[in-house]
Amino acid sequence: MSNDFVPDKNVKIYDGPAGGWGALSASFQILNQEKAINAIPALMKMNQPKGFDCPGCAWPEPGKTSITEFCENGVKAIAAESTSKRINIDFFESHTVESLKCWSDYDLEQQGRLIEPMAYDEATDHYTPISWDDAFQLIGEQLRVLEDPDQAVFYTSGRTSNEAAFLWQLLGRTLGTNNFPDCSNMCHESSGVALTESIGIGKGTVQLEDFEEADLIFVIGQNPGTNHPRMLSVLQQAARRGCQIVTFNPILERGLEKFIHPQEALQMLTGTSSSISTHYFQPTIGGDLALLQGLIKAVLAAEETQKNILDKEFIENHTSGLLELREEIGKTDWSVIESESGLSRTKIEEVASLYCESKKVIACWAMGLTQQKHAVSTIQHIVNLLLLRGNIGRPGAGVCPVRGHSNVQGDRTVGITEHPNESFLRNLDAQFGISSPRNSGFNTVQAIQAMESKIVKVFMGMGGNFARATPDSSRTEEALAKCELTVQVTTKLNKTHLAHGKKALILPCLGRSELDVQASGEQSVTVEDSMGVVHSSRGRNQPASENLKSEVAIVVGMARAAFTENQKIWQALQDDYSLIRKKIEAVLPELFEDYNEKITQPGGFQLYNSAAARKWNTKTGKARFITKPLPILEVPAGKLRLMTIRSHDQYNTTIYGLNDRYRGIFGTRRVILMNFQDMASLGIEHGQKVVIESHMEDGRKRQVSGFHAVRYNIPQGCAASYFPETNELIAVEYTADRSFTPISKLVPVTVHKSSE
Ligand SMILES: Nc1nc2c(c(=O)[nH]1)N[C@H]1C(S)=C(S)[C@@H](COP(=O)(O)OP(=O)(O)OC[C@H]3O[C@@H](n4cnc5c(=O)[nH]c(N)nc54)[C@H](O)[C@@H]3O)O[C@H]1N2
Ligand SMILES: Nc1nc2c(c(=O)[nH]1)N[C@H]1C(S)=C(S)[C@@H](COP(=O)(O)OP(=O)(O)OC[C@H]3O[C@@H](n4cnc5c(=O)[nH]c(N)nc54)[C@H](O)[C@@H]3O)O[C@H]1N2
Ligand SMILES: [Mo]
Repeated sequence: MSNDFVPDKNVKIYDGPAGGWGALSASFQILNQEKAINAIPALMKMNQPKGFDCPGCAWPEPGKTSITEFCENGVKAIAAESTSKRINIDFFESHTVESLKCWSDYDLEQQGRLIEPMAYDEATDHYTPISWDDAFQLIGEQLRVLEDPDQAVFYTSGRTSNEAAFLWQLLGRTLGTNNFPDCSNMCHESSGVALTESIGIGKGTVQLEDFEEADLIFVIGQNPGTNHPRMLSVLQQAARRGCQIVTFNPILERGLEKFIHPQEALQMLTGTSSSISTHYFQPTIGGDLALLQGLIKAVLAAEETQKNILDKEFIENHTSGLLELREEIGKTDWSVIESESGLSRTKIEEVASLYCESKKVIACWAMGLTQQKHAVSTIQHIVNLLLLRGNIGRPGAGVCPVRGHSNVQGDRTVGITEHPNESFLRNLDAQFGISSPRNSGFNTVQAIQAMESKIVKVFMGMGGNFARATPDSSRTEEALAKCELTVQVTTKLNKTHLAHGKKALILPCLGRSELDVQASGEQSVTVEDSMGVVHSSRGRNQPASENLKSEVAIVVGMARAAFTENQKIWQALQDDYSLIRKKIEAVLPELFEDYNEKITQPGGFQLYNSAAARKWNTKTGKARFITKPLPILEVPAGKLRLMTIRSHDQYNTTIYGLNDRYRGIFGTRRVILMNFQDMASLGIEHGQKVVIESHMEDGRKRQVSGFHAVRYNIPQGCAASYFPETNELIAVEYTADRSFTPISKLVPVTVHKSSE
């Protein structure tokens, strides 16, 4: 990547809509770049009843699918998987691991698909080919010699299917550990913790159909134009029929302003875009808890005068804790709400009136809320706000945490969790004749700390890019390097594979778009979308290499090498995935009754959601108003609040390209978006080269250099930069209260002119 930065070339104001011809042309560009000839027939099968699920985001497919049901970023995901580029042995022969460590995420991604298992050779510092059998034996031996099963961790990234994830947790629990750190620890964990306490289930309560009825939709801390582009067409439909769309985001995300649906011919031809947000507010980073408390305060005040605002019957029959909420909110002054949220009382009251006038309200949110210190409480205040007017558990209304990875929610449902519940373990033990451990396992942050202190000796990764997705990049890489063995099941090469243990394996697997044939024939897998709909997914493309194995087959290979018991059962599960689904049904009968039959229905089936049915599995047996005093976020003078966000050309740590079209950034990722007044007071010019330094409690020096400052419409005191380049700045210990999610959206930093 060139280090030259020319403001006029690298930054251009983008004032077009999201979607439109730009999206179409970017889609063709990526297909061309990847020479992904397989991708076009694959796209026709994507998100279709007999096709495969988009490996991009978890936004659901509509019941009535159109001929094409994909977006620009879905095309990028599928082009990346169906690329014709391959990593051959000569690649590893010509590069030592040490030399690859200085390659960028983008350059590694550009090498294409991995096509055979590789083992690290300490003597030469090269990865060299290994047979599948030898790889499995190595894993089996290493797992068997552990003094304690808790010396192993099993990481999962949310692309993994229900079938593979279920076997993955079975492998870990048969060994005897609950160490299942998961990408959701860094993602929607705060939503899970908050919702479980408040409404008795850690998932959203709405369906796609509810968006057709709502008259107000909140979009808070989310950038769907890039990360859930298919959500924009749903918002567009809602806006067209007069639904209010209220957005809270520190920056003006183009997709939340204007959109042209690339699959609507008339809009494309006439260039008529639709407005998405009817109201757009730019709070300060981390200001959402204050603004939600402000909204609640204004709604309670309206009730005082108008008496018909609250849904009294619902509150009486279905909720607990309103008195405490009223008391707590009464103590918070408007002046504090204003200074903490960065929004005026007038604006907050304006939204509160809209809310009071609306009969059916949905609240959507994503990482802008979950990756904050007070994320759990903030999300509980969304619930509080909705409960006041009975907006949970009825058509057109509810909570909608918009999930990230395409099966991150399903992985959790089938047992990927460090805190499994007793009934799950009891059923699992009965089905497989094992004794699962009952202690809690390590989450992602604890897993890093445990590797660092050599408590954990084996890291097993089912997908993902652990070293880049987690905070404190250098420290995490060092922690991984302390392991005796690191194993990565993956489709492509990434930096985590270079942060290897003493022994290390890279095991290449089939992607979701590829044919999976086992002893009983072609297999399907299943996934659960963000709204709890489970459906099947069957790849059609020829695999990138004959030597790939499915994730299921890889887990079975490991299990058969590690354990003497249940050999036949493991093999049978690999031979026919419907048997895995039968086992899932037996372990979770209340959710998966008739699993194999139900997934034959086009569109799949809806999992039971207690809160949507107004059954509250909480401590009080009711939906709970939960509050706490408004914390004052102290960011010392001179320090900025840095949010680490995604560009339009990346999928988490997978970097497809160097542009962020909708934000007007081109050809580089090493930028920091800043407010002009902050730039002026720091004497930093637009385009100036800068060093970003963070300030964490442990006092350790953390900085990243070679960045350029870009003048941007962002509130004073706030700044934005891309993840994963800035993960170096975030201490492993800097986590959200109670969910332990790294606080990736409010990193206190100082920005200095670079001396280079
Ligand atoms: N193409 C593509 N699709 C993806 C992904 C991807 O990387 N690329 N990633 C997937 C995954 S795993 C996930 S979790 C989702 C992520 O989807 P998003 O949550 O949309 O992703 P982020 O880029 O982290 O964006 C967070 C948004 O929150 C805003 N924000 C930051 N701080 C605050 C705050 O304090 N308050 C408010 N109100 N807003 C704030 C930012 O300006 C930004 O618009 O997308 C999924 N889909
Ligand atoms: N600073 C900061 N850090 C963050 C975030 C942030 O907003 N800011 N967001 C966080 C969030 S929301 C998340 S979800 C995590 C993401 O954390 P991860 O899930 O660990 O990371 P990904 O980048 O999604 O993983 C990409 C890798 O998955 C592998 N892969 C792709 N497809 C497949 C497949 O089909 N099978 C297998 N086995 N492997 C596959 C490839 O090797 C690819 O390199 O990052 C978190 N980290
Ligand atoms: Mo995520």
